[in-house]
This record gives sequence, structure tokens and C-alpha cells, in this order.
Amino acid sequence: MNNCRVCSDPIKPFMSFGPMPIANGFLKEEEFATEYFFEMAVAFCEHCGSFQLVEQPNAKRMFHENYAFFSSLSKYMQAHFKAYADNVIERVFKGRKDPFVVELGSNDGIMLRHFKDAGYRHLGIEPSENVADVARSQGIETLSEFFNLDLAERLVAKHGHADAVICANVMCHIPDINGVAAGMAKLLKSDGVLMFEDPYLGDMINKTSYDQIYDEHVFIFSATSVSWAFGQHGFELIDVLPQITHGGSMRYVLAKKGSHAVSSNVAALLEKERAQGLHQAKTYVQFKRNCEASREALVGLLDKLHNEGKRVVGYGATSKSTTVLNYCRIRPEHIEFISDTTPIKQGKFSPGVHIPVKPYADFMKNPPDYSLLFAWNHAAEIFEKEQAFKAGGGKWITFVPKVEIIK
Ligand code: DWN
Ligand code: ZN
Repeated sequence: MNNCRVCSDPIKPFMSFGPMPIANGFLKEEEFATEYFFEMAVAFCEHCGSFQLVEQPNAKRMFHENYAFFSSLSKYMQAHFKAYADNVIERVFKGRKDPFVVELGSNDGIMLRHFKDAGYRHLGIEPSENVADVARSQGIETLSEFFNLDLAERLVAKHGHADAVICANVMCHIPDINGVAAGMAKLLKSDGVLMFEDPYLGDMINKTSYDQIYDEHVFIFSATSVSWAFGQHGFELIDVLPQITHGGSMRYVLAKKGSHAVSSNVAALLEKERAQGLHQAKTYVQFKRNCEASREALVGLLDKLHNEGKRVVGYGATSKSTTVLNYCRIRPEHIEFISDTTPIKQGKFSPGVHIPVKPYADFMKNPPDYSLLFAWNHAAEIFEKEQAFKAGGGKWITFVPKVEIIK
């Protein structure tokens, strides 16, 4: 029996995805024999509404000096983070004297650079040294540590309290959510604002996008669970802003209770979540069935194409693809290679099932019959870029929201 990371109530898994490797653990052939696996099971806490992994590998196995994900590789995400920074400046900084922003998990500085460029006091906290170095090389103040109450106290002593604490695709990675929320309460001014966004549980359930679940994502949040978790630390949800990024995300805006007006968006979303059944165990039983049906359809399609002698190449060696490949037990005979623009992934093999990852030039040189879109969340940007692939007879396979060939 395990206990909920938010409220400590007992929780039990409703579904296991089987043995899973580290999602971003791209590896060399000589490392196959010692590859690490954990059982990836998920649970839903009926008490506080939080959806979480039952076990999560140690943080040092996931976030280190060779972390493979660099935020700035997508043009769309660059524009998204500029808009996010503008939203913070407009909403929080207006009328404040010399405001100070702290970003947790600032990666290569994709968002903080806008604060730096506008001359604002800023600090990034990024535990993966290699991505933090990219930010530092561009003059973005960055500290390579894990955030907790102790660090919050040291930051206050050195820089004073923050006007805004922000993050994107970070909060859902942190198992000690209570420690982090307490640290944020310490770090923020009494009228400070906390803003974070993460993949949204409501979208994941609606789209059966189970690939959002992997080692790094210890939580998949809803407004209900965020409100509960941060409410314990004196925060209240003051606004919610849906985002289309990562296949459907939610930006949560929180402040110390009573310090800011609460938008009507909050009550409306909480009500929508009840109507969707996000508070009920039976919703997750159905989600499990939907995942199994999706797996069956994808494996069936790949088997068929393999038997017909078609060439299939994966597009985007995403973290998400590790869940799909391992849960569906997709093999190198199904997928010739995965094309990815990230140099650190190229020349290596995908975690667990060991499909080669090759540079994008290999995809361009010899386009396959079918391309399996692992980076489905970037579909708009990719389809625009890959018009020649389609015009040349290439077809896309997607699996979110359902397995299909896009003609
Ligand atoms: O939360 C997280 C999110 C924000 O980013 C992290 N835990 C890790 C990561 O998740 P992901 O790996 O699933 O993210 P993406 O953005 O879906 O990854 C896209 C991958 O596809 C990258 O490896 C780059 C690659 N790519 C490509 O090869 N060609 C991407 C685009 C847009 C392209 O045109
Ligand atoms: Zn709970």
C-alpha cells in the first residue's frame, strides 16, 4: 500500500503500464545490459483528486548533466513562452517597483530570456547542468539545484522575496509537492503570484493520451487537485488559463488566500471537472480500457504494415514515445528508426525497446512510406514543415486521440 503524495491517504494503482525505462534515457548499445527499469503504475486519490505515479525513479536518474530535452527546439514553443512571459509581466509586474521573478525548471532559458531582455531581475533554478549552461551562456541567471524550502530560505536571504514564481512543465515532475509548495509560500511576497502550467488531466482523459504518463510526470494535475494541494499551504487558485501546448495543458494562477480577486473561470472549470467525472474512480477504470484499445489498434496497424513490407519511421523521439513503445512492445522490426533533431539523442537507441534514433537528415534523405508521429503535440508545426513528405506520397500515423492514418 502506498500513500498519496498530496494528502497522505492510502492509494492503490488502478493500472500498470509494465516495466518502463527512463523516458529520456537514450542509450548506447553497450549500455543495454545495465538499463534501469521500474514498474510504471498509476493511482488516483479519491480524497484529494490527485492522479499520480505509484513509484517514481530517483530524480538523479532522470535529471542530470546529460538531460536530453531542450525546450528551444520547437519554434511554436518559443512563441508560446514569449506569450507566457508577457502574460506574467502584464498581470503581475505592472505597477511594481523592480519586480523579481523566479522560474523553477528554467531549462535552456526559453522563457526567462524575455525577462532578462526587458531588464527585469530574474533567477532560473535548473538542476540539469547541461541545459542550465545553455541559459547561463546567454546571460540568464541560473542556479543548478533542486528547489525546496531550504533553497527558498537561502534565496530570500540573498535576493529578497519574489513577486512571481513561475514554471512550465515542471511542477508535475516534483514528487515532494508539499515541500515545494511550502518553499513557494516562503519565497513569494504576501501579494506575490504563482503561475505554473502542465499537461491537463481533463485533456489526457478525453484524448486517451496516456503517453503523458512517464517517469518524469509524477502528477497529472486538474484544477481540483491543484486547488487541494496548494490550499494546504495557504494558496488559492485565482485563475485558470487553458493552453493548447503538449496536447492540452492548463496554466494555474495562485496567490496567498484573500490577496487577489478570484476569476469566475475557477468555479467554471471545477464544475466542468465534476461533470467529466474527474473525481470518480470509475473514470479511470474506463481510461484504462481506452488505453488497452488504443494499444491494440496501434500494434494491429504496425503489424499489418510490417507484413505488407512498408517502411515506417518514428517522428520525434519524445519522452512520451518511451511509454507508447514500451507499453505497446513496439520493436525495431515495426519501426526502422526514429528521426529527431536533438543532437544528444542521435546515434543512440530509444529506451527499453532499442529503436535507433537518427538525425532528421536521414528522414529527408530516404522518406518512409509511413511516419508515426510521436511528437503529435507539435503536429501543426510539423505538418507545415513536412508538406513535401505528404506530397511525395508519405502518410502520417497518429494515435491521439485515436489510432489512424492521416491521408
Ligand atoms: O514535460 C516535459 C515536456 C515539456 O518536454 C518533459 N518531461 C520532457 C519533454 O517531453 P517530450 O520529450 O515529450 O517533449 P516534446 O516537445 O514533445 O518533444 C519533441 C521531440 O521531437 C524533441 O526531441 C524534438 C523532436 N522534434 C523533431 O525532431 N522535429 C520536434 C519537432 C517540433 C520537430 O520538428
Ligand atoms: Zn490524496
